[in-house]
Amino acid sequence: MPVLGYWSVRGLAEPIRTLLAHTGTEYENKTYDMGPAPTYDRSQWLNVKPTIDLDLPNLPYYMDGDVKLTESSAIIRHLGRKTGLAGATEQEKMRIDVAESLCRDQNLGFVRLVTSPDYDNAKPAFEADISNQLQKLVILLKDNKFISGEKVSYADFLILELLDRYESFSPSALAAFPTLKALQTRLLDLPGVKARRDSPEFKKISSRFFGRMHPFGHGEESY
Ligand SMILES: N[C@@H](CCC(=O)N[C@@H](CS)C(=O)NCC(=O)O)C(=O)O
Repeated sequence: MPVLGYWSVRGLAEPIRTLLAHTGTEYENKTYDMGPAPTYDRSQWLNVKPTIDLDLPNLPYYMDGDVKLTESSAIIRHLGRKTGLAGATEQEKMRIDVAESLCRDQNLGFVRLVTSPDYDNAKPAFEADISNQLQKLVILLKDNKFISGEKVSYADFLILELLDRYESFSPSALAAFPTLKALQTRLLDLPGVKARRDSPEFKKISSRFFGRMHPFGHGEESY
């Protein structure tokens, strides 16, 4: 059975888990727990890291027979191609590439914020820029059903995670963006995605967008 390894948080792995759930792929969701403050002990993973059969050991990793992959974007692209969720036409593929790139930039913005040594002072500027960032997704989506067009693709799962993050950070973030809210609802209504969201495994980590040492998305109440 394939194995997906990651911290017991959403982070870089949740879009991959969502794709696996949507495609009904059986897999072992191998999670590593980080210890509590003040040390946030990472030994559960660090003890395994030197011995694991990966060229570039890291989290997330994905192993399925000869496939031994790290790098979250390589994993989701591989699974997208394998499951027919990577676009069929050049138009669809280009839209997926643009969406993936926008998500990468916006996720980086989040990471910069939560790792900022001056989080409280960095927060207002980040908050004020959310609308500009979301507007880019609106422009890309237009009146399409999914980000690549009529068919769901792996990029939609990257977008879903990003939209969830924004809403968790600022509950009214999507209020002025009905097309994005509708996309989020459409994705959450996909049977496999719904099943994942209703699962005890997901509920345990639903507020853990980042590691537990961060000032936002640490999900501390769920540990
Ligand atoms: N570029 C890598 C980044 C991976 C990464 O930074 N993983 C973090 C968690 S988000 C980690 O703790 N890795 C374990 C390690 O460094 O040993 C990817 O996209 O997968």
